[in-house]
Amino acid sequence: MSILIKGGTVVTADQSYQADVYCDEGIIQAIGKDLDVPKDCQIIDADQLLVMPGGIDPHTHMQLPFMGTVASEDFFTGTSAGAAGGTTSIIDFVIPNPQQPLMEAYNQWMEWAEKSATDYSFHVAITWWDDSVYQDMATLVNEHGVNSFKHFMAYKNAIMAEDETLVKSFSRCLELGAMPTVHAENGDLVYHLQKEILAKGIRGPEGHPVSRPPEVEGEAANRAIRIAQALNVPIYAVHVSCEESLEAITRARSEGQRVYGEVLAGHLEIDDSVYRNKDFEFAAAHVMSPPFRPKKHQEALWKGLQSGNLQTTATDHCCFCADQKAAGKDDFSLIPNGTAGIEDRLSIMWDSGVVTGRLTPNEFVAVTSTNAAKIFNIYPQKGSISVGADADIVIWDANGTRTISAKTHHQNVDFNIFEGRTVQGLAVHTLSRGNLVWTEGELRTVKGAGKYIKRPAFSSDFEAVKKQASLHEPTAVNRD
Ligand code: URQ
Ligand code: ZN
Ligand code: ZN
Repeated sequence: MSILIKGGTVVTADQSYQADVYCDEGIIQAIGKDLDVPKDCQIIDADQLLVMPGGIDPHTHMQLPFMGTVASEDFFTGTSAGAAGGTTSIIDFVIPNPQQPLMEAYNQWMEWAEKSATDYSFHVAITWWDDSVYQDMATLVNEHGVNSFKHFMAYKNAIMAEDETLVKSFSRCLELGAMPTVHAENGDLVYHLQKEILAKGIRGPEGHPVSRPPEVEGEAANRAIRIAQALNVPIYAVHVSCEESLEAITRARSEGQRVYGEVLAGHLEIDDSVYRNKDFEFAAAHVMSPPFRPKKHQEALWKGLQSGNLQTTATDHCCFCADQKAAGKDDFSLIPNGTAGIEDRLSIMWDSGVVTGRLTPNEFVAVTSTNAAKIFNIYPQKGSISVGADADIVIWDANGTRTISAKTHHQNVDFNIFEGRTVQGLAVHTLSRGNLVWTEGELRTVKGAGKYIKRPAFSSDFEAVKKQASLHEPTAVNRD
């Protein structure tokens, strides 16, 4: 079925203009005015609406086995909830257990993700090291389109990567043309502080942020950045939550080091007062790592986005319901870490970013879609409105409002960290590869319709760059 999006304003990361967009066979076929389209083409009236690249969430954990339980959101319900909010692609995480072969874990996650409603890709975590890991990284890059490897510097005695593993894996990433990414918290410090705080009898969720203060994140971020600098490899810091890690990124970038930073919609908008709420369920529902921070960090993070020192937004969508969070009723270190957000990221970023004047609509597109596509090497297939790109499109009502609630959201979790907030900016229609998956409040997602996105390795030699460039012929926009 071909679709003509008529009368809208196309908004990309670099320009805004009036044009119709014609999609067929999952691809954007033409952009312009008075387009010649088939008679049976479906027409979407986009008058007064914005036509933007569908959101890309580069950080989700659907149905993640973690801390003795499994995240409540699966790949179908999670990608469907994303579609309802205008997100059309996710980059999730394969997280092998220590000693588990990477390819075994990769195949397991690929099986779980087959039910996805929209497109998906995977970062692969390096949670241990031996020659097989070294070899499997090459297999993943060269045969499976993985171009990024995650390193948890936190979660000691579980999935934490020690410095030796960071050095070996970052070096391997450089050899393969892959991007190392890090969850930057010093896991040994967290472990020590958790024990210290519990021994003092502080066992409720209020202990969680005290065990992971900003300096614990700042130290790890700087350490990872310095290791990357010494090895001359780029690096991407996930969920940057505080001034201390932003400072490390900003310093490195100002010296020309290739460092990228991601910020979560939650960390931009929610502060650490949530952990002092007397209701255990409410406070525990906000337990994630790094924790929500004191208010001063939020303004710093917004400035990081506005200055270009942070390039992407994500959600770290990792859902646990109240009965799962209760595992930590008497010991906050046992509360499964994670919160939701995939359905609300774009509305939060529009309401707090564009409506307030912090971001232009073009910058909104950059930080919710295009920058992630460029950093992870899937632009312009994803993250663009251009002829030849996948027809992943959100048709956006810049003035519409909605009130966020767990009672009405499509996320498979019983809590919403943005509960009760009325936001301006919402998805009216969402297209995934040219199929309407969300339209005027109705989900039309199909289980298994999502496709795996291969992300090519980055290349340094010019011949390979020329070859890669030929894959993405510049696309003409036939606007008269
Ligand atoms: O650390 C992560 O990114 C995963 C395990 C989700 N949980 C969290 O608290 N961020
Ligand atoms: Zn993390
Ligand atoms: Zn995560």
